Amino acid sequence: MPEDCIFCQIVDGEIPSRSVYEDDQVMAFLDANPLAPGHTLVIPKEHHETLGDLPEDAGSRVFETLHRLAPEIEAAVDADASNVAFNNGEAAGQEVPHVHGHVIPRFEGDGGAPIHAIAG
Ligand code: D5M
Repeated sequence: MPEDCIFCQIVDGEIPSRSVYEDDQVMAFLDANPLAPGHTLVIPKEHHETLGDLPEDAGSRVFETLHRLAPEIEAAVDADASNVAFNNGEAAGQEVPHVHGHVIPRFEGDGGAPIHAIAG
């Protein structure tokens, strides 16, 4: 793992995070710059930069976790829906080069456009 990877440091417990879920392969924690209450990131524990670098089984586990957590997060913050999205590569707005899926709760009439916001 690159020593300066923030998300690897979260996996190793060197940087604190507000944990939402963890198992042997995946972690989920609250985004430090939330676009909505409950904005959560889901990452593979192993360092991979983009979806294209991610082995299929790790990708499946990340997706399974997003699939399970998105409705739970929506319910936890009383949201009406959520955006589930990846910025995949620097030119697409990915700022942290360790694969992560965003779950961004959405509320009727919130007027936001988080997909554009997270793409920078
Ligand atoms: O999104 C990267 C996201 O990572 C951005 O929404 C902020 C978040 N972030 C950055 N550092 C931290 C820490 N330390 N804890 C939690 N969340 C963090 P991207 O898709 O790469 O633009």
